[in-house]
Amino acid sequence: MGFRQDFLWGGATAANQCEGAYNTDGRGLANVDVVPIGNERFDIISGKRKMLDFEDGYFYPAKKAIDMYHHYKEDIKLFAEMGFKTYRLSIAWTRIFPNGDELEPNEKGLAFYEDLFKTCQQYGIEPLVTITHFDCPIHLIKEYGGWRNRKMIVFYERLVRTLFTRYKGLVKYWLTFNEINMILHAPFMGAGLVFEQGENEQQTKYQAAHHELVASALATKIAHEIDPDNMIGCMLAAGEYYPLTPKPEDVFLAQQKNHENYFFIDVQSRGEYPAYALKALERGGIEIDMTEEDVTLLKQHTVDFISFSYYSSRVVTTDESVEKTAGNIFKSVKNPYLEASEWGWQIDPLGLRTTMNAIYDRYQKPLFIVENGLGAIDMPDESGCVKDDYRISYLREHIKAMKDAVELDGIDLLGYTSWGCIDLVSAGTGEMKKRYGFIYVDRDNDGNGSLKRTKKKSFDWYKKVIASNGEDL
Ligand code: P53
Repeated sequence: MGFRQDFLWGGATAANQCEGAYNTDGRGLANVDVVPIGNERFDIISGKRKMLDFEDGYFYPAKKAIDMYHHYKEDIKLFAEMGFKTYRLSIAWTRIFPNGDELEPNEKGLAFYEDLFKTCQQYGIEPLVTITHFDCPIHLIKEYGGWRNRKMIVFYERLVRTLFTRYKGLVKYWLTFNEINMILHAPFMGAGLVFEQGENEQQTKYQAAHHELVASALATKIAHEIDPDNMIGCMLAAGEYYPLTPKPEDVFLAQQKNHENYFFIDVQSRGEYPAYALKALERGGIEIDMTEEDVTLLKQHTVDFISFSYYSSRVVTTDESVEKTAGNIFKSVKNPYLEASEWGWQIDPLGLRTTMNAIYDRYQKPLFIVENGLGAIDMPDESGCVKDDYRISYLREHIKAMKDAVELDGIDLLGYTSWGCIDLVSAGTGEMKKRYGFIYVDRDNDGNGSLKRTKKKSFDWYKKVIASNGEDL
């Protein structure tokens, strides 16, 4: 019983949050490079404040991040020491196509990931590759308006064809778009969208989402053609919505909010727009430009597995006077039964099991948990070690819940990669001090620090969890 023998234990990162080297070896500029730390960040990532270049007076953490571009051998070696079976990372689109619309890829970028994958292979680590993790070449935003433009599908197709061809035999597991539903909350990160004044934002977001959904189906088609062994997954920012009370209006609202997120995965996994979405779009006066070829493509090339991130459950009510949590891109009502992290993210291990059941009931395909973890402030002690018992406890409880989902509910789970297995830049806030890792990186919010890597207490704990295939928690 318990987890399958080939269960893929590991950790996850995203290119722009760890690589740095933003202009090295021909890399082009991307949206994620020009999002600074600070008060304006949220307006920028949500497309309300336009920033398409570096501006004076701001600090851009992604420029250097933890400089994994130059440390990946050392970092992967540490992952291997923990016993990782898989490592989830993302490709920086602009390393491969610096502007996005070139016809030929940048060899130096391709060579970088090839060597990274070979390093993984050396340790028996299976790469799990996110093709786009919130990144979009700046040139494609300036020239074409990002994913609002259908031409993006062509550029994305070129990218994926290049990747599937070059890395055939090295990479088997792929995710097309990170947290595809995040386009609703952070459309600049999710789709390179910056809104013009007076623009119908909903119309633009859903049209851009449609282009991504078609691009995702096309990628699935091409991946399977190039190598039938390829496994393609979609990726959802998950976390069930709970009604605050049993008032039928609250229950109904929770269901509506869940629909809002599941819409994307419904298309990627079932192959068509669900009835509730068609009706909601119609009511909202949103018209999607959808060709017959789109419809066929979506129908014929659905994903092989469902991956998702889970940090927290969410609560909704129609009562507007109740207290909201702080610091969430997904605004949530306070759940009186839960504690929250220092950033206001409510901690709900059982919610992971609930979420897994909801997703598995809905799609009946293997699941993969590709993000989960606790963002916290870590303080090294006199010996330089971070004793992160709070992180161990968060992860232990979540792993227990996922184990129950496997053992007691019968869910087919391929693997688990905790978020930010090595400390990296926060996507939401741009901070370094919001840390998730088993490995501490000496770098602060202002960019000071030696970049030295140090094992935290959780490092040995996770090693033991993996060695016992999740029995010894
Ligand atoms: P940070 C918000 C809510 C849920 C997931 O987030 C989110 C976000 C964005 O902040 O994104 C995922 O770094 C994302 C990662 C991100 C991670 O969650 O804000 O896929 O890139 O780092 C954690 O603490």
